[in-house]
Amino acid sequence: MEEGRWGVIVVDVQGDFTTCKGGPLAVPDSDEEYVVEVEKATRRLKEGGFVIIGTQDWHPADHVSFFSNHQGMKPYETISIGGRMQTLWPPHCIQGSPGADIVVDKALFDAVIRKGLHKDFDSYSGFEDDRGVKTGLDEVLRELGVGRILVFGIATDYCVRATAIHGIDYGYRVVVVEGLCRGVAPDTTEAALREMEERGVVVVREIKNAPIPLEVS
Ligand code: VGL
Ligand code: ZN
Repeated sequence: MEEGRWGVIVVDVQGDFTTCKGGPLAVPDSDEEYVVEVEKATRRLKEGGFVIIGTQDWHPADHVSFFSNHQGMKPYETISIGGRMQTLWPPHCIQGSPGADIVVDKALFDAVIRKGLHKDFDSYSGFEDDRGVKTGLDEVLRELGVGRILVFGIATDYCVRATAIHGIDYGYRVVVVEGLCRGVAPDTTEAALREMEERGVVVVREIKNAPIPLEVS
């Protein structure tokens, strides 16, 4: 499979995660300029023949990851649920809300994969949720003959990290473009980049440094 076509996974570039839309979980430096840069890069890759897939965090209002659904808890605290550690976030990406919208041109996507739909399970990974139920991303990539993926988006230390590592586990060749990612916090972002590399992900600063068959400046 590693010899298949190239695909791109644009992870969770949604209003609630960006400063340009004033999102409740806006990650640092996710301004208009960032979104435009992601959109430009994605368009370029699409024109270069890459399959483009978006992931979309898509939670019900009573989702387990929202601090407000746990009495006495505050945002960014962690609790143990069902033997798993769950970070508690401000409510975000509620199904059908404006903030859940993907903020790059959706016409660029061959498919959008939604995740985190079950109220009791989070899903940082675009491939499967915390109970191991698949989202359909792997099937879509296989159907399209994709064996190598370029991954970027939000957040480096959560959904990009989980998606890239699962990409390796599922047998893909995975390249993460660091400059097109934004993280929640510097220390966890740095740790995530190192962990991804340890797991076999190729981390590059810009697309032009990526080992891909395309002239992109
Ligand atoms: C994400 C926190 C909560 C992400 C999603 O897209 O990285 N982070 N839900
Ligand atoms: Zn979420």
